[in-house]
Amino acid sequence: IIGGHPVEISQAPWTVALSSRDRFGGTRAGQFCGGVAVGRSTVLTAAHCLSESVLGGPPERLPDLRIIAGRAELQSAEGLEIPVSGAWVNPEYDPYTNAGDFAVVTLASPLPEDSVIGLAGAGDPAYAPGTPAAVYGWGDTTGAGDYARGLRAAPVKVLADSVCERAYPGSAEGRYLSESMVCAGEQQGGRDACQGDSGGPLVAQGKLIGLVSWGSGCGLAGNPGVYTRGSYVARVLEESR
Ligand code: 4AZ
Repeated sequence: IIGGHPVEISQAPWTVALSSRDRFGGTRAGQFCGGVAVGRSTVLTAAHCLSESVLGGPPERLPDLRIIAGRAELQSAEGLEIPVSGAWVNPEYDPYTNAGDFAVVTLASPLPEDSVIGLAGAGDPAYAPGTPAAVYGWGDTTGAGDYARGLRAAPVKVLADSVCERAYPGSAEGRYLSESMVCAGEQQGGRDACQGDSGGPLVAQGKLIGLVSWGSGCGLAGNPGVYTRGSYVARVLEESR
């Protein structure tokens, strides 16, 4: 998180860390991505967090894949570590454009009831450009590999699709496709998600509107963050039931 501040887990109890043995040594409790609880046993994350291209192996080869919930400081013993019992990568995910970048992980035991957030559906007013939002994570705080040990959040604004369409017309990183993506950041840069925040929540008006997905650099003016659109996730999940 670039341009953010520390937050207590009670302020964002639906934010979880995805963790696997041997990732980032001992200091980060294995944290490698963010996630967000949308059901007591259902956590959303980015598809690219679990995909072969990123981790060098399919999810079943991630040793001791688990989520850490109810904990802001990764090194503390607070909260719960819950093993992941299943993972479902969105079949529509396209690693070349980054379209449809989400996955569902199922937990071996349920989270407390009050650690769940609802997905904003299509047409929710929270998607209106200019809406204040916040992004949460344990990722890079500078763009130079300075990963946070405590959960941080940055305020960002929902931006019009046209802003990201212009910023990313077909860049090396991907292409902005408004159906499955939502654009957020600050015109002048300085506040953004970064490496290690992927899969974590973008929240506005008390609802989940996005998952950290991609962008060019971190916090650069003219390069907003691109998030997997919450209403797209809701639609795909509905259709796959
Ligand atoms: C990443 O590499 C990443 N500035 C995530 C978000 C952003 C950039 C990179 C957005 O996971």
